[in-house]
Amino acid sequence: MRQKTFFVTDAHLGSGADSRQREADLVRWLETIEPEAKRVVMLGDIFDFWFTYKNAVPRGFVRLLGKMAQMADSGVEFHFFIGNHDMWLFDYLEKEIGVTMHNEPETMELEGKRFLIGHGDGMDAKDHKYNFIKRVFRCRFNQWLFAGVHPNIGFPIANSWSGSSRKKHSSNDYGYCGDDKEGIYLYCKKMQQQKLDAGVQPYDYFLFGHRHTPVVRPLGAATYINVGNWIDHRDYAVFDGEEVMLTSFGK
Ligand SMILES: [Mn+2]
Repeated sequence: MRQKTFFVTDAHLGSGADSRQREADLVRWLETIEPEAKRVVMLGDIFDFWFTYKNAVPRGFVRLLGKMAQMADSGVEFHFFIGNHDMWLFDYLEKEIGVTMHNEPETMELEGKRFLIGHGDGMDAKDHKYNFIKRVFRCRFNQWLFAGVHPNIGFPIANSWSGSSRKKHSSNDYGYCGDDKEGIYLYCKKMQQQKLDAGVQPYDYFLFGHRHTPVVRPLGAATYINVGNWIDHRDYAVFDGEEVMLTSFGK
């Protein structure tokens, strides 16, 4: 019976010597969950860098894309929340595979439970530098400019940005820094307060990625979950219609 929702994040495919292995494991994981999967939610940074040109797409990742396409064709619902590394997927996955794309955190009602789901970048209001870069990268005009640069030039530049952004946030300094300091957690807390103040149904679950560290924390009566990563872990979360459990593939 297909009734479960699976969440996965931050595979950064295309970076590192073991990228093909990570992709293979992702495909193997999809095969394993397929009989039970009603939907698969990707929380962003699945690709370390992507740019969809009008008439061309980056090479690679065909096994993952093929597996997603086959599952989508057989009725599995796919959602993708763009990350800071793969924000330039545009409509590629939507048009080719039928994935529902999300550019911002969104409220989703799943089997009667209320979720707030997103990638998690740009949530530290104090991080002006990052928020500025995000605006630059999300600007349609700048995207149009980049699209005009030949990929043989554009991709090496973009890959070096991507590499330096990853180095700045190595998995090691991505540990959970506490309920009072973690920007994503604080954002979720604020969003929950808005629901409570408005007297509407509060969130049951908050699911994010970006931090590369798997975390489960209570947030009032709700639960905050950071799904972790698919780089040095094979973390994923599964919602069976009642509860969300954070685990890892092969455990
Ligand atoms: Mn990220």
